[in-house]
Amino acid sequence: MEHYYQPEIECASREDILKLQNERLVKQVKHVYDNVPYYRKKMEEAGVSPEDIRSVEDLHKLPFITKDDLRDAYPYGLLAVPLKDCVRIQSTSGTTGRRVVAFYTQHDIDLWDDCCARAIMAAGGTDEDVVHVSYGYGLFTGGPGLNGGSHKVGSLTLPMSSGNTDRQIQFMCDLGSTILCCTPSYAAYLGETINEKGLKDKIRLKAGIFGAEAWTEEMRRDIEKSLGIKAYDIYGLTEISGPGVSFECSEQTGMHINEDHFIAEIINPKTGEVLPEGEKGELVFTSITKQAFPLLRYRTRDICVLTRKKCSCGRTHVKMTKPMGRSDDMLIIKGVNVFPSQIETVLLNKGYAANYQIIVDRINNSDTLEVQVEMTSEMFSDSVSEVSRKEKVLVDALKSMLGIYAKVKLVAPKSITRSEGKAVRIIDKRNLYQ
Ligand code: DLL
Repeated sequence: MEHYYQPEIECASREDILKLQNERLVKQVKHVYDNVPYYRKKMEEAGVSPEDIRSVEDLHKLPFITKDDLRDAYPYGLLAVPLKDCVRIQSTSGTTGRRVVAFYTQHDIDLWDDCCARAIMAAGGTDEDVVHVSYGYGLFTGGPGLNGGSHKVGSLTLPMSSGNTDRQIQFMCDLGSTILCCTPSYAAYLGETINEKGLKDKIRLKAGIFGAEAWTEEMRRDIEKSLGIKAYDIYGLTEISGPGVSFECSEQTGMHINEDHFIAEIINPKTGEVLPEGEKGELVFTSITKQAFPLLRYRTRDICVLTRKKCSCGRTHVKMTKPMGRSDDMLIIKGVNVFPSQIETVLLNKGYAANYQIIVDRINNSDTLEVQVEMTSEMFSDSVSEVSRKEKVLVDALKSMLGIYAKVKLVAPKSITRSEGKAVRIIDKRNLYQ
């Protein structure tokens, strides 16, 4: 039986990891400086040369790179190898502005597959599993990433892609899928549909690897219950490779970052100052092994905390919490910072499923917040006054969580459009960023 778990790296001592990171960082900075004029200019402007970077301790001397830089340099401006050496392009799922494209050599694909293979192994995957990949294939990294990881593990891989829920469920039953990979919102929808069809006894799923969007612990419990599985989080972003930058292990208390490939920092998003371990801030990655599209100090805009507490799984790589929001998409409503995950926590705590929409508007120069949430099927026969009472309960709970008033509208079950990819939860009609 083939095993892809790499204990010599994943469980290496901090000293060994640092040694590896130092060597790789020095090499990577030189590679980038020599081959990417855009970077060379940025480094020169910041008054830093490759010789100034001798170890991870010098990382802070390098300038940050942001999505704006990626857009400026679109499409080939950050490429660090000749185009003929690239074998793949992937792209972010962003819907506004210019898309971000990332390039991969075969070496980059191999390393990315390694990272996803580690994630599958950490969720208990082996070559005896049937890995059902319902992330989208194509430009989005979800499908190709988990597909490649599953091949490395030697599992039987079902490249389902997203959509056609009936067919997903039929294949799941007929082929005995054991590990499901998709967004948490699609996992919740699959669970809901499987239970409605009375097919829970016919599925053999044991684990799920869910990521690409924010999801709460409450949602994890819901999915675990409805599908009868253990649900693992996986994180990543196209700019840095795709899924598998970090992943959960059996302890499920954060995601191990593949530190042999990516150096993580937490910074104060306002000042750019590097924060000590345990402090909440914006996650920044430096990719130290990629050839085609190596980013140094890329600002992810994801807010989280890093911890080096000993993990019971034996892995020593630093852990990140689930992203707690984004430094750029946090909603500011009536001057109050609102994270959509806070609203989701309230809804799930009150017994609703994660089928909701947040509508933000500005009327007569005043911000409004409305939360539309689907009633459960039991509630659908409630009287009008009972529905109003339940709405009031949610209004109060949201007020106490957020500190501001949110109008709540209970809507009919299944009336909010289901997502086969990332759910569209926020409709911000204010268009503040245009
Ligand atoms: O979402 C890569 C991915 C695919 C990750 C499949 C996991 C599974 P992008 O489309 O470039 O890449 O979006 C990256 O999505 O900066 C986060 O804000 C968010 N994100 C990704 N994973 C998680 C997660 C893929 N587990 C952006 N929890 C990132 C919360 C996540 N947010």
